[in-house]
Amino acid sequence: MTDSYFPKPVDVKINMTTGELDSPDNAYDRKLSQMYTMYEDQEAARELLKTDPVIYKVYEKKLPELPGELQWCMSVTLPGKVGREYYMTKGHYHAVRETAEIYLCVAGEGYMLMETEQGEVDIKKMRPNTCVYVPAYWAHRSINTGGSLLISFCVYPGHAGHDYGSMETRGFQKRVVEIDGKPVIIDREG
Ligand code: PAN
Ligand code: ZN
Repeated sequence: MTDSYFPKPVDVKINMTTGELDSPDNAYDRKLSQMYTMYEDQEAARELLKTDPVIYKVYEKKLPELPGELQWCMSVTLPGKVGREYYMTKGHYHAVRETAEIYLCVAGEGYMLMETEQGEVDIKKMRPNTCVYVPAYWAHRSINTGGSLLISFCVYPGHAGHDYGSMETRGFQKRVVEIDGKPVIIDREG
């Protein structure tokens, strides 16, 4: 520990109905225009781009990017679909691959889709009071299959960082789409 670095305790109020923090260090909206190429139905995506809806929101505390520290945030995915495919986060690996993450779902319903660089896939249901452990080396994406906000409290190592490019290039192997009014997990085509 250097003289210039000494961690200080932090406390923050969370609105569990909206996912908002009373004093986020960073809050951002991810709009469709920033991720539309990830959806299966490009025609539906282009149509929706006319209004460019917000797909998800993140409220973050910015904490020291060090192995012994933790980052945490609230991840809020809105309800909706692009064509038949549910709103989802971009998804990423951690830049430091050997770092895990905990997602505690506090509202809504959906899935956590996970995939390794070796091509192994796993998917876990997200519901209030469900905790999903995303192990080191697994890319992860939340998908909102319900009619309300999907809200999770996320915690991960301080130095994890985010690698979006690898998953943008490769694409997740599975999609979650609505068929006959129900969420169905399908293989990505192409
Ligand atoms: C989460 C995600 C959040 C938004 O906090 O950053 O759900 O998803 P994308 O980062 O994929 O856009 C997390 O997993 N942090 O590591
Ligand atoms: Zn993550």
